[in-house]
Order: sequence, then C-alpha cells, then structure tokens
Amino acid sequence: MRSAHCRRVSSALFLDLLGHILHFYWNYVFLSFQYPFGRIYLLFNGIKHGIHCLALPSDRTMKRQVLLMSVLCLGSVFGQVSYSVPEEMPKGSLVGNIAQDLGLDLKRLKSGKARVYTTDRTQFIELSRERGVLLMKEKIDREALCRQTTPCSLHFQITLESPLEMFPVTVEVTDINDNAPAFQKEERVFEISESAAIGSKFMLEKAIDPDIGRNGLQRYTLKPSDNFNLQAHARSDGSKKVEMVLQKPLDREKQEHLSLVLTAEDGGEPQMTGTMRIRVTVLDANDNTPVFSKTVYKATITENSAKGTLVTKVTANDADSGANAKVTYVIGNSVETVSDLFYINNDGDVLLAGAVDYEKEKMFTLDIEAIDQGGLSGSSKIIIDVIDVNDNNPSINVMSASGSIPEDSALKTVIALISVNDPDSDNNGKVNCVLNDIIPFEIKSTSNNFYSLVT
Ligand SMILES: [Ca+2]
Ligand SMILES: [Ca+2]
Ligand SMILES: [Ca+2]
Ligand SMILES: [Ca+2]
Repeated sequence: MRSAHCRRVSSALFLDLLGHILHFYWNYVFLSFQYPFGRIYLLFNGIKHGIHCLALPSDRTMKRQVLLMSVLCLGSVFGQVSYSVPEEMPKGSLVGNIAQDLGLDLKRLKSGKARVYTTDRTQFIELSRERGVLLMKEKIDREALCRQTTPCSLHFQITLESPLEMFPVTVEVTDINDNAPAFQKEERVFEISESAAIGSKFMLEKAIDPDIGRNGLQRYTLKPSDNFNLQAHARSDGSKKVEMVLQKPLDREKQEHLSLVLTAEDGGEPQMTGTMRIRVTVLDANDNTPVFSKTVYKATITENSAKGTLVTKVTANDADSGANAKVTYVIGNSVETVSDLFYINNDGDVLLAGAVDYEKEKMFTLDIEAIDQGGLSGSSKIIIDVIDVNDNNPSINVMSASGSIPEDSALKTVIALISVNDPDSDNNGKVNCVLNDIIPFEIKSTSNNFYSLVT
C-alpha cells in the first residue's frame, strides 16, 4: 500500500517537472488528472501563462474542475484568437473585437466577469466588457519589450467564470520605423600619412538601429568618395563591421584636412538616417624636393669689394612641412677658388669671402644646392660678373730704341717702339699717349697698344 503511494507521488512529481519544462521552453501546457476510469493527460500549446502546475487532487470537486478546465482549454486551442497591432499605439486604441471573434455575447462577458489574465508584469491590453473589445492599456515600445526577438507577441487569456472558460489570445506587436540609426560619437578623427598605401584600412564605428527587419540598419555611405570607399563585413552577431579603405593616394600639399560624412541608413518608410563626421588630418611625408625660384641667378660684384659684401640672395621653396621643408644651402663647386671666394648662409644670402680681382677672373659660376632635412635636394646656379675698377696705372714699355740718330735724319724715321699696357677694361684700360710739346718728335699709334716714336 505504502509503495503504491510512493509510486503515485513520484510519477506526479515527474509529470509536474515535465510540465514545467515543456512550458518553460516551448510554451506548452500540460495537464493531467486522475479519474476513476484512469489518468488523463492534456498537452497543448498557445497559452503562455496557463495552468501548468499540476497536482493530483484528492478532492473530488477539484478533480472535476481540472477536467473541465482541461477540456475547455483543449477546445479553445482550435479557436485561438490572434491580433496584430503596431507598436506605439496610443492608450485606448482598439486592438480587436474579442467578443465577436470568440462568438460570445456581451451579457456572457458581464455575467462571466470576463477579464484578461496575464502573468506579465505589465498588462498592455485590457478588456472592455461593455463594448466587448480589447484596448491598448499601455503604449507598447516594441524595442523595449522584445529587442531583436521576432515575432514580438503578447500571450494572455480571457477568462470567464460560471462556467469556467479560458480563451488564449495572442497579440503580435509589429515594428514601426521609430528609431533612426545612431552612432555613439558625433565625430571621429584620423591622422593618416600622405604616404599611406592604397588599400590601407581604417575601422569605423558602427551605427545602431533598434528596429528590426527593413526598419533596421541597411547600409552605410561615405561622402565625398574621392580618396576613400567603404567596405562592410558581416559579423557573427549579424551586425556589420565598417571600414574606410584608401583608394586614391592622399596629398598633404594639395589637401591637408579632409572632412567626410558617414551616413547609416535604414530601409524604413520614410527612411531614417544617422550621420557621423570623419575628419582626416593628412600627415606630411617628404615627397617634395626644394625648388629654387630661378634656374639661373645673375649677379655682379665690384672687384676689390670687402669681405662679407652681399652678392645676391637666392631662395628655394619646399612644398612639404616642418623638417621636410626646412632648407639649408650649400655651394656645390668643387673648385676651391670659387668655394673659397663665396659662401652662402641658411637664409640664402650669397656673401663675398675673399678678394675678387677683375684682372684675374671676370666671371664666376656658382653651383648651388638647397637640401631639406630629409636629405632631398634641388639645384641652381649663379653667374657672377665682376665689375672692373680703375685700379691699374698704364705701364709703358720701350720695346726697342735707337740710342742716337743723325741730325739730318729724314722725317718719319722711327726712333723707338713702345708698348703701353693697362689691364683695366673699357675706359679704365684706354691709354692716350702724349709727348711733351717741346721735343721734335711725334708719337704715332701703330696698332692696338703699340706706338712708335718718329721724327
Ligand atoms: Ca520600432
Ligand atoms: Ca529604424
Ligand atoms: Ca621636402
Ligand atoms: Ca609632403
């Protein structure tokens, strides 16, 4: 007798546990009861929070109630009523004409004290017994209720008393496009070298749109698309990884700052978008050589000028920035006489460093170079003409002369040949030879710088 009792308790516990499991995972309701002619099990789906705690009642009345309830519940499975309402419907909006859909008249609703039975913490739907309709009791935010779960449904029962009746009702809450895709930050700043390779990738932030389906995030765009395009990769969680890929080289010298707009779009009607600003600062690379303002500079220097005299000034520009554009100048001539005579400072001033003598050198050609801190160089040259100064006396050189001449010498007899020389140029080097008036001789120019003394 005792052992039989134990079996009965353990099977009851087992069934109760099974009922819980079925209900918890699959929303099934499992009913069983012991009747004099045997045990009856009832299992059906459709009631989220129905009767699932099973007991094996000893009381005869309760047994009957369970049987009745079970049969009714089973019966109502086939007449389950479903409604569909969009989220965010205002309080008091009509959900459905439940009396009509269940085939009940209003008197029955009143006499049976019809009510909505739910175990949910918030009751979103209420029953108007007077009108026989279901109404919105609270506004529903689908995103708060179900997040990404679909379909998003409310399950409850309409219960009536005397006799006891239960009707499962499902209300599916459909999504509306009430959320725009949003980025967490308004702006993202990148610093990218202008030497970055084509295909370099830069991870962007993803946007979030809590809506589902077409109302959720659909795609991204990036504008302008001159230098970058977008690549999206699906992630394991269903979201998309977004990357900005360099497709055309950056050039700091052309554009140092880029401003782009990343837009996330959903597919709702009307469409909603969210934007994020992408700022790119292009970092310099040393990709420009210094360039002189002229390919050839012309200058003059007066001979005998003091050391330190400014001969000319040159400039070379480098389109880069910072150290990549900082230029120093050098004289590149390997001939010492030139590199010793002139020097160039960091400002591009070419200064005299030694003595310039027109009579020795009338012109100099300087090869100059401008070098940036990255080692790139550009070149040019300076042609310096030396200006003469009258710093030489003419010199007289008697080439040949007769020591004496006969007194009756014929006219035009050459007595002496004289060469006259002045190393200066132009007028400074022009020599005019004259004799004292009182001598009976004449000086005649024979050819350039040569004179003859005649009777
Ligand atoms: Ca929504
Ligand atoms: Ca949306
Ligand atoms: Ca440079
Ligand atoms: Ca550069």
